[in-house]
Amino acid sequence: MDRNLALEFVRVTEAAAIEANAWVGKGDKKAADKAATEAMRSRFNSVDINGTVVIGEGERDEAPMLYIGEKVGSGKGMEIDIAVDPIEGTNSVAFGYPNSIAVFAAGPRGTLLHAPDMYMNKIAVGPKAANAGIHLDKSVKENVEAVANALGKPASEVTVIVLDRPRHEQIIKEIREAGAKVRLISDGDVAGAIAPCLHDSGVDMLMGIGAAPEGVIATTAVKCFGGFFQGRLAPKDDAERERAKSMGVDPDKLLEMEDLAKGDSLQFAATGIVEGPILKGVTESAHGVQTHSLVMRSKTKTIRFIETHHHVK
Ligand code: VTB
Repeated sequence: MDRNLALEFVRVTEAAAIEANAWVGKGDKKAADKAATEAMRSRFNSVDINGTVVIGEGERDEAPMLYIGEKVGSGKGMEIDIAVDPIEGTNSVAFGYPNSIAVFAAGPRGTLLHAPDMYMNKIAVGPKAANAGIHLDKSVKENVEAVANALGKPASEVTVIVLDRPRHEQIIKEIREAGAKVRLISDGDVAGAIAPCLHDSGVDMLMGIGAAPEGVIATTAVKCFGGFFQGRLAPKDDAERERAKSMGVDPDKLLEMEDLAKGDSLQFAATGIVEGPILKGVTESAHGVQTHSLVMRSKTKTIRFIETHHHVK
């Protein structure tokens, strides 16, 4: 994909983050999401792409904007698929918890899995542990030890990031029994999956169940870093199993990175809304508003952190 698009893409997530920021702590998830979605949608229109939303705000009848199948961009450029999450961590924005980003991933038509909106069991590590034999089907202890070996430190110094949910009670127990540390987050496992790729995040591995569509977005970023991600759908009943099948995704299949986000022409852009393990949030600056973003292309694996001072009159 065209490298000149990187700056265009970051404008899209910056706009969403700035709009979402106005809603931090106001207790209104819907209004926050609407503001960020509208900003993302309108910014996309000035980018020269012929984009189709494959992961978005919902089906056409339930989402007015950035719905699945919607065309975005000026229509002039190449045909690409887009996976968006105008606010990944809506709770964080609404209630002022840490860790929320505006994010999207893109790839040539057909490269991003059309993941059904249901749970996914996930595991992710950074580049240093990418070939350590981490596997979703291994025990927690085996995975913790493999990461510890790859990083050259004892299991007691390994930190695993996990969404703070009752469904993770067992896995949290096992991580601690393996001697490792658990870092709980209220929301935002996209940033959680990317964190092990950053050497200064203090996080070595992500484990646990989050939403499947975000697994595709996270994989795109993890690939750009040369990290590792595996997922498997975790349908909660037979109806969800059937829905997964009807969307062409085997609910029992182990999904490797190539299944989730294919090839090496992927792009990723994210801007922090509320500070988390990978990005600072939107802050005021003398110039107006300051944003922190991460933009990457999988082809070159160039990682760009962009600090932008937006002039607000
Ligand atoms: C959220 C959110 C995550 O999954 O937890 C959601 O914070 C689903 O889990 O970042 P719950 O139903 O328990 O809230 C994510 O959106 C993405 O995987």
